[in-house]
Amino acid sequence: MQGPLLAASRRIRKTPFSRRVQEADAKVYTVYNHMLLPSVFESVEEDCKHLKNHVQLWDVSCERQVEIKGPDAARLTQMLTPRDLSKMNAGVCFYTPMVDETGGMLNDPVTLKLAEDRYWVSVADSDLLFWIKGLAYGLHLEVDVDEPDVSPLAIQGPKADELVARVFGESTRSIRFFRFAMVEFEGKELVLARSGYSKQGGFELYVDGTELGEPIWDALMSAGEDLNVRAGCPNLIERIEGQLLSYGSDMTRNNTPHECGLGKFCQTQDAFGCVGRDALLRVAVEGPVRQIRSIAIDGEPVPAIDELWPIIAGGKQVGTVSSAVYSPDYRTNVAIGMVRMTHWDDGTRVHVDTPHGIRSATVWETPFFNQGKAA
Ligand code: THG
Repeated sequence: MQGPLLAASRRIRKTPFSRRVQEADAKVYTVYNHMLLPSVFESVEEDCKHLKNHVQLWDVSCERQVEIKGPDAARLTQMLTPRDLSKMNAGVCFYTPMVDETGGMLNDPVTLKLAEDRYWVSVADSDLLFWIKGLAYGLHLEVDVDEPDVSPLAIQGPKADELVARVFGESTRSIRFFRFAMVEFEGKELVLARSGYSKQGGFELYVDGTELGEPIWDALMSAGEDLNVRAGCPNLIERIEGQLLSYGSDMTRNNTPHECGLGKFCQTQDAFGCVGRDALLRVAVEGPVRQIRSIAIDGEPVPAIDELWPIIAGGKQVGTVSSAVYSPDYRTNVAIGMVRMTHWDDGTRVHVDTPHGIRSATVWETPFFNQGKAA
């Protein structure tokens, strides 16, 4: 069945790499932060296999940066998140749940500290820029908040280290997980972080200036020819296996970070100034009554999911599945869902009401990736 096709317009922004991605024959796109995001090249399964064995360039320009700069930058950035930023050093990335005054999730960006008075918030799919500008204006903070012309290019897969070392130097090998260093390309200094939306390892290069997009793409592609480098994109199978969450799909403003399993990234007690601090201190006392889980759905490959599927047990709804796809490596449908505490223990058997009928399923606290049971 043919899904909706995307009508092009200026609202759906192109990226510095769009022409190269088109030449690489991107088959399917989605829209993320009002910008094109390629979502399938060959097939989800073929793309996944290649990602796990080689190295891919991902046009993730849609991970837009909100730059917060000025004397009040640290104060404003801490207002956004229950993660304690007080000991964060420049050169570090933090995965940061961001919440409103009720503790509801607004976004789950990676935050980079560039300098004492300068941060980049690398946002997921919600208009966080407006929330941050509103806070800055309403509180008369001494900051500039804007979206710079910066487009992340992810280099992901087991051969990413080799490829990046060839283009940006051997010293890049020593960049640690969620740290960044400055590298040079054609005389311009760029942020290169060891991070990315996969569990296969790799980097994200923050391409600072649209004009650099194609030269950098071409340099990486030609340096990696013998590494079997190719264009790719965040992979649905791989990210569900790793339980990497997608804002808007797996969580919304109706969820707290604790429900999302992001409690380990919250030090709410120490996050002085966080807008959601009071609300989250209250919910943290009782703990959540539903939480994100990995779910294995039995049977034939499930169809694409574009709405929540009820999780049923004992004739009652005990949760919802928000992401699901067949995994060749685990030989089952892998899924992410929100499950009530009565049924969230490891190995709990439930049913999922899919468009292809009711399926039996198993709830897992540990992501498939960490269970290491791949064939
Ligand atoms: N990279 C950058 N920006 C982003 C994303 C990214 N913005 C949008 C989106 N992705 C934000 N969501 C996530 C979700 C998960 C992770 C990063 C961003 C992630 N999580 C690791 C994990 O859960 O295993 C590690 C977290 C940690 O230990 O700190 O990487 O991908 N620039």
